[in-house]
Amino acid sequence: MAEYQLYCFAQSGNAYRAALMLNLIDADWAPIFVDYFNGETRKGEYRTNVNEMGEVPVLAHGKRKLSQSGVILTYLAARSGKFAPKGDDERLEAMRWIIFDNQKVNGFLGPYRFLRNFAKPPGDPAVLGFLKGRIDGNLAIVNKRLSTRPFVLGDRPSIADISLTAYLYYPSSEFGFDIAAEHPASGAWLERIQALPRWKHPYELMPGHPLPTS
Ligand SMILES: N[C@@H](CCC(=O)N[C@@H](CS)C(=O)NCC(=O)O)C(=O)O
Repeated sequence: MAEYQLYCFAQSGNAYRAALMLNLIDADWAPIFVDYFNGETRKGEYRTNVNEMGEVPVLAHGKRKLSQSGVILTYLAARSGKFAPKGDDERLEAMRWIIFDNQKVNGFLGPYRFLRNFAKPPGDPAVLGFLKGRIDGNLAIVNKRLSTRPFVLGDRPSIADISLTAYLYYPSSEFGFDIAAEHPASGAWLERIQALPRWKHPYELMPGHPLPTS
């Protein structure tokens, strides 16, 4: 059995953060497919035995089951020494960006993409319009940050960068706009992350793509 197991599915950018980290640090890991689109995370069995919050990703390591990608990234950085912020100031700065990302960058992009691609019935245009406005503003904040330094904390990639990649490599057709083209500093940063050894696309790294057609 692999040292780490990651409960995940291919369409989850939240899970991609953890999957990408595991791959980049060359961990011995294996995915456990979660059948999210058939309601697995809503079932009592999942909530009792895997995650009471009913979410993916969950990292299983020995007796531990960790959820929240920011916690998982922090845990893996501390264990591996890779992509770890150095010193108190960097640790706080990384946490600041991870929380901003979870709440406002990928925290809006994920539901926006879900409502456009997977929800039945599809999302209400007014809701999509609200989310798109928030997304544009928050992606611009990230782009400004990345226009003055190669990575979020400076010269080295860290868990703050890995967190922010969550949904950003999924095809632009799923969003209806091209994030990298509209935010060129972020586009260049995505290429820098993509050049790291063992980088893989979410659809390659996690099981469940393509979705079966119904
Ligand atoms: N902040 C969490 C977000 C996790 C999350 O929302 N995951 C989605 C899948 S992409 C989920 O499991 N949602 C289940 C639900 O909200 O019912 C993290 O970064 O781990």
